Amino acid sequence: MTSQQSGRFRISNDDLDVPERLEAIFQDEGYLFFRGILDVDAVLAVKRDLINVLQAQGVVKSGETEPIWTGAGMDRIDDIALYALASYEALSEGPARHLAGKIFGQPAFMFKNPNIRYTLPDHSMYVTPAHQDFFFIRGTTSFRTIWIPLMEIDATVGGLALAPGSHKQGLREHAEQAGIYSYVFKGRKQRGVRLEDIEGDWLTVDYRPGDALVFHNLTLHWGLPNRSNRVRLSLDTRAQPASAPRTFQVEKSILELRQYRKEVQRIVAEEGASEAVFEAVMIEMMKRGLPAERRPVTALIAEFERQLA
Ligand SMILES: O=C(O)CCC(=O)C(=O)O
Repeated sequence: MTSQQSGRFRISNDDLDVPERLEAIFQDEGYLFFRGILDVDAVLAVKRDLINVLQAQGVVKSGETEPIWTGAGMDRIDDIALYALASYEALSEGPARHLAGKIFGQPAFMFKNPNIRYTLPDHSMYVTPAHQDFFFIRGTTSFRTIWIPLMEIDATVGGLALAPGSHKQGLREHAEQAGIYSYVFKGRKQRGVRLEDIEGDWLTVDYRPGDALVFHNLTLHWGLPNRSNRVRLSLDTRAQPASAPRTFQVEKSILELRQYRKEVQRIVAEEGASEAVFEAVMIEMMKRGLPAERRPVTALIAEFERQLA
């Protein structure tokens, strides 16, 4: 993984019905990992649907039940067809919401923008660098991320690794990571924390369909490289207690957020501001729920240009 020592997640299934115990582990370690906790049929329905679409797009091999990569690049994937599927939303709104409710000890609200991940083998420019979700989702501190493997994910396929206890150190500085791009928000240069700057162990596990990894919004985590012949399929969705206030961002789908980002980007470019200012403006706009219009954008540009000067 890295030069740092790595280990396996603690499994919290036995504590599922003891909310105080779950909460104590979560607050201490910054994560909860559950084996086979989600309805496997619901998980495998998403896998099957994603594979069908990716087969039609020539990205994974036809006639296989596993997502065996054909060698086609990211540019071949039209994710509108993936985000049109009902099964991933059903997984988030059904089994994932149920799990979140148990963890919160009260009904959960699921963010309307689960991410569908399709990590291609040996595509280091699209790996997810180490980061904290709170860096990208401000305005609420009550959310937790649920990362869901949609297939068997062993060390060769990669998966998610996290730094236990890292949530206790507050929000870290996130810098642009050279040559790494988002495919969820196409063209966005990824920001994160360099692995060399993170102390302590990394934990991961060999994931199976039905497993769920729940982590704190300040827990540092990253996507391990995929060195297999398969496309790594996973879903990440976010939950907060239903009673907690909802920000603009949590109510929007990925496609709506993408459109919003495009609009803001267009205005920022017309105003001649830098990319660094644009990214800062974006996060603040979503946090405050401002419309993608010139007046709020120019006001924020002025604010950030002063700060970055
Ligand atoms: O699966 C990945 O590559 C990244 C997932 C992630 O960063 C998240 O769930 O917040």
